Amino acid sequence: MYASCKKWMLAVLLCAAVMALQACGGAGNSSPQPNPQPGPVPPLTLTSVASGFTSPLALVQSNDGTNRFFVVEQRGTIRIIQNGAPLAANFLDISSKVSSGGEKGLLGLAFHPQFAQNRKFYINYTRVQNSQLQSVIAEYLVSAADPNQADATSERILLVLNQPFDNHNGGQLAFGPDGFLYIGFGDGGSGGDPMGNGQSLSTLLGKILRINVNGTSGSKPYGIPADNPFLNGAAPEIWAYGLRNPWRFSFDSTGRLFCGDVGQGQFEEVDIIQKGGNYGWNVMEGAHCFNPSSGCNQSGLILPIAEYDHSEGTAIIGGFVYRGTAITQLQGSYVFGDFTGGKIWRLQETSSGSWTRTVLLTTTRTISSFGQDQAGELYVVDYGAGAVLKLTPQ
Ligand SMILES: [Ca+2]
Repeated sequence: MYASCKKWMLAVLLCAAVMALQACGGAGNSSPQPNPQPGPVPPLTLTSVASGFTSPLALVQSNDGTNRFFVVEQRGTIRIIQNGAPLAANFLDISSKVSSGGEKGLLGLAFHPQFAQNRKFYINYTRVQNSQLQSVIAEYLVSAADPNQADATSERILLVLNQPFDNHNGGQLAFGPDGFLYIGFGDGGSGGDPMGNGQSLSTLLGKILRINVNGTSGSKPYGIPADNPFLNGAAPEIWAYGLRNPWRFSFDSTGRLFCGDVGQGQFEEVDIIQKGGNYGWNVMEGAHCFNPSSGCNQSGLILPIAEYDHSEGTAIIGGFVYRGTAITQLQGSYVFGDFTGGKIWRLQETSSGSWTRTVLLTTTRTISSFGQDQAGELYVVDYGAGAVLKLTPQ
């Protein structure tokens, strides 16, 4: 089991090299404020919140004042943590339509910005149809009668993308401060991006996309925002490219979009995603030439704000900028981790555009995601243990 999930995570990271943490232009490139530079962080620990989950991959809150957490399980189920305890019943069970295992499964969840009013949420999962592996982005509704129960018959499929290989399926969904839905897809898989998807503007693979779930565009059941960067290209959904496997990304309250992009064989990276940005894959892995292995043309490529090599971990798990109050010294730092290494780091902007990475905590956890509550406190999802934990002072 552990070997299997380790292998999976490795694949995810490799795939997810796509999703570097990036400040996104989604908010109109609002000028980021340099963060305060408080002193060293006191010793931290992970405090148990809830357990008993099966291969959890994500922890999302519905931002509706209920303080519920939604735990995404890889097989195709979502469970709720309410008042500190997991509810017995599934919120959603679509396991019968999900192809799960390895880097496949129910991979991402995001709630509509007006969820409290319209009951809409969005998921990212893999399925097989006519022997073809596909990624699906779909909209669902919560039952009008029971806020802890999704309506499994309400599915409205927005987007289907064929996956050429089993791995590097991305999986993240997040709404930006602009109200648009951002979607992470990996390069399609195998190794080294043999199809060149990362650098191609004619495929959605190896990209972060931006769509309007409230509109339509021609025959598409979603709108293309008028200020997307490649409207005249073959794939107007593209927001940023050159990503390997952007497994997890998040928007900070400043509007910046931070992404952990899982690397190939050597380097994991954090990117701040900007409108139209090219994050380098597969010309570069992190800040290093990949194809060719030396002397690559770096013009126009955006380098990561941080990277680490595989002596420290092999699959980056993007997290969040800490905006809580329990660990004041951590405010304004980007917190992220690694699936296979179990480490949790902070990335501190010591001056505008200059980032310093330090270890916050070394764990034996198989970190698959971070979560953030409405107060800005951070949580860790342990894939192997099926647990949700909170990052707290010791
Ligand atoms: Ca890159």
